[in-house]
Amino acid sequence: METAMAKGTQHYINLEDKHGAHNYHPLPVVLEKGDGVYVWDVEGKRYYDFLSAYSAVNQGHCHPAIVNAMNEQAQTLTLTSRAFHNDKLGVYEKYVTEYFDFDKVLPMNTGAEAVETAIKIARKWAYEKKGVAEHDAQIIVCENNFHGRTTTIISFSNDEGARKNFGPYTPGFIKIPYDDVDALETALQQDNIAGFLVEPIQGEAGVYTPSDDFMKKAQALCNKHNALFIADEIQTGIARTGALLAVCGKCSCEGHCEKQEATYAQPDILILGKALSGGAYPVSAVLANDEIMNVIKPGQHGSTFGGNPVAAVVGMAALDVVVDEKLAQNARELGNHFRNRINEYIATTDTVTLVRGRGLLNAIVVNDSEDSDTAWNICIRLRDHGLLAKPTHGNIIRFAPPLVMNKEQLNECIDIIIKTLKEFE
Ligand code: IF1
Repeated sequence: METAMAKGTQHYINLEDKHGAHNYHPLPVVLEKGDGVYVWDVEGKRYYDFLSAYSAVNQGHCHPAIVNAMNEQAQTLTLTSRAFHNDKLGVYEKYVTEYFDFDKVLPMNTGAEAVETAIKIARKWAYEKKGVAEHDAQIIVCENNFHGRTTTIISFSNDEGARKNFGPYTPGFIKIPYDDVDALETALQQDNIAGFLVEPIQGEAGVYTPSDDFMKKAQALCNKHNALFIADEIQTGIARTGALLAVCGKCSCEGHCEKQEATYAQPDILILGKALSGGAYPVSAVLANDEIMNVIKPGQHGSTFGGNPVAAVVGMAALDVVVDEKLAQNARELGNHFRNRINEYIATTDTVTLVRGRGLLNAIVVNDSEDSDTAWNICIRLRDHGLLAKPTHGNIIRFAPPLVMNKEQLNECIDIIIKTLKEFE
């Protein structure tokens, strides 16, 4: 199955194998360069990137506007800590809150930190605003969620690998099935619920897309029961699904993306990461309005790097690109085209069962069992044909290219994918 690899590739894989913790099982390819929708390996072979660093590189690899902003700031001032003000943070905070239409932002670095931050804000709000008895607040989460790797977050995961032998687990979470409005309503009957934490599309679960009205109904139920609607848009946000946010349908590309008011919602707490920096730098954020965010007072939360001036300018540059290059519109149009063409192929074969997703966050389900290695083998062959993707399960492959792709490139990619799948018929 494995093609012979020249010394270069194996050399770097061996280094990682010997000196790095074995907490990943990467596809055997060693990348050294990226530009837009392409990456190059150490042998000089070029690939289309269909993972985009798990949707962090929506703006394309090494986007010049983002890299220039980062370089310029890196040569001027990198870090002050929040013990002092810096001249970029406030500018960024104004920019990002106006962009997403919230009163306030709390800047962090990684996605998991931002989820932790949202959990802390929601609990504090429950005690201080809703009147929940101390230590009694519960947060509703969904089965098969993925929100990060901290001890608290993996406490409410049901992925064995992510969770087992990392206990004792943090209490305070109630799990319901995804896309189940009735289960949500039942859970919300308790008067100690701080909020409902949810991914608008479950990425790791295999790009599992809920019913069109699930988010809207969930928001209405949270409203009715005075619980916070907390959207983890770390993977789905920043134009990935064909709108600025998957949950609210808002789009910054001047009316090209019509709002779908009936099916979208506005969260009480919005969590962003990944593409907030275009993959250039770890930048995450939690956004909320004053009545929620103001429960956090000086000394109660923070981070050495959160809100640093490099992150601030990188965040603004990355969000500018989304508007300037109409990435939401492009993701929507190309996503429809992708699913149409894959569906045409599916009609002719038994190899692939279905394609699902929204915008350019899609997955195909291969006709094999969940614990098979078919998806992995297909990804190895896709690599040989010049396209990099990663299985999410034994039989599911996620396809999420940078949003700066054009239609001609996408057609070439679909040709590669179909040609490869045909080899498995
Ligand atoms: C890994 C998945 C993607 C996320 C959502 C929070 C975080 C993530 C919805 C945490 C991170 C990444 C992390 C990466 C694998 C990956 C992933 F397959 F596991 F589900 F993207 F699809 N909320 N997702 O998707 O953000 O702390 O990593 O910055 O191996 O952990 P982070």
